[in-house]
Amino acid sequence: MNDVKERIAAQLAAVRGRSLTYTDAEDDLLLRQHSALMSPLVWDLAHVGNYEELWVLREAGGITPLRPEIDDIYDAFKHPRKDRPSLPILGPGEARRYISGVRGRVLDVLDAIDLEDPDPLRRGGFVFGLVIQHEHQHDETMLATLQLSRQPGLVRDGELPPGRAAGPAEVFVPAGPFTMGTDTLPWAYDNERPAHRVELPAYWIDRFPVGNAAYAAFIEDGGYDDPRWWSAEGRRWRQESRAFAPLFWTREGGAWWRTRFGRMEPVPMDEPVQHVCWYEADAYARWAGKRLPTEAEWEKACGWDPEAERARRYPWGDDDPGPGRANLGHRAARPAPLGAYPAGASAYGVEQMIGEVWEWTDSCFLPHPGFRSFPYREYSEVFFGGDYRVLRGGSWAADPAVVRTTFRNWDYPIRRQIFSGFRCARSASPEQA
Ligand code: AVJ
Ligand code: FE
Repeated sequence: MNDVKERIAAQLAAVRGRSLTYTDAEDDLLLRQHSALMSPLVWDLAHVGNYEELWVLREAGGITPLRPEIDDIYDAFKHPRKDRPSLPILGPGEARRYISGVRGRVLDVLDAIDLEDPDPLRRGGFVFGLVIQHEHQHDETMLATLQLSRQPGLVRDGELPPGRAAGPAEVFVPAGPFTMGTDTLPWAYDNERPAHRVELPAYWIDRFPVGNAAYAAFIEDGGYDDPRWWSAEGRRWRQESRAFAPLFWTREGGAWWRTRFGRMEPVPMDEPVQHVCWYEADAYARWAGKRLPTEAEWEKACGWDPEAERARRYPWGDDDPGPGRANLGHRAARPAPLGAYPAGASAYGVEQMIGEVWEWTDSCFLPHPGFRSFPYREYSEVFFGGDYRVLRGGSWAADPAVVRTTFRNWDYPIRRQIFSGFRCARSASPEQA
């Protein structure tokens, strides 16, 4: 096998190891639905195998279906998450056997495939990138499910670099054009394409994600009850949810506590806030006299190199993320403190844009101009419109394979079981611009 194929094989092995770790638990825990928002863990496990069967074996490899009778059960569009427990899903043992049977044949297809094949699914091994990224995204979803399960001891934790109190709180981004999206990143999804010029007026963006200390100040200032800060829909969400703080926070003995993977701990005030929905992020920004960045503002501050006049793959350049640049890949089960990654700063000096938390932006999920659906409409196209808001960056639970300056995530504005936070921005005044 050549280098590209070896790299793909290593990434396939790594992501499967990850999925098996998250499902190394009692059958009951895997079959149970911990929240109506989530699938039973064993559904995710067999779904990633079924996706691999559909895309690598059937579409790219031309192999006869192994288990066509289960396609329906694992079709995310046929059955919303809340209905998945009532499906005749494979049990944990059967699911593990099925996905490992699929995987064996996937490696045969990898061995045989011509990476120069003009077919866009096979070319450069795109289809393997598709399934590797898909499985990592489901692994992150499984972590969110495990967090909701409140079971202690299932999720690995680890060490992270210390934070640092550093310099100015905001960074100035001068007016001017930049290139948004990509034509060249090999595993980029259809929704990141094509590359196109965007002209932005000057703005300020927070150097760090909003931290727990600042967010607690918003709560303690009565922010949740003050209608001035909330949109009409946000006020409705507040009334219905009766939210008073980020998900998993409680107030005890005059201090903030949170449950993290089944354990109670004081809220670390120097970490980025996570488990907030779009409405909370939007309200905080108004309270702070700012607003959420648009997706274009976020991407320019993250990836544009104004001197070289080109977009970078990561904030710091094109080199792979290492442990000194970003908190990715579930190194620890939490975001790192603010200021922990000076070496991960963008060309403009904005920090921790990748890793830590998915960052809500002001933008709805819409196609880039010139968008073409590939390889299927249900990956991105069916979600375009006003219902979803875009999140950028990638959380501590996102794998480097699913992280780049152009990557777009999206969710409903009410969602907060995901590892979501935000940073703020504001338009520059005419004198500043
Ligand atoms: C891009 C994270 C919104 O989890 O719904 C998984 C990714 N697409 N299976 C999701 C996805 C198909 C998707 N998000
Ligand atoms: Fe999926």
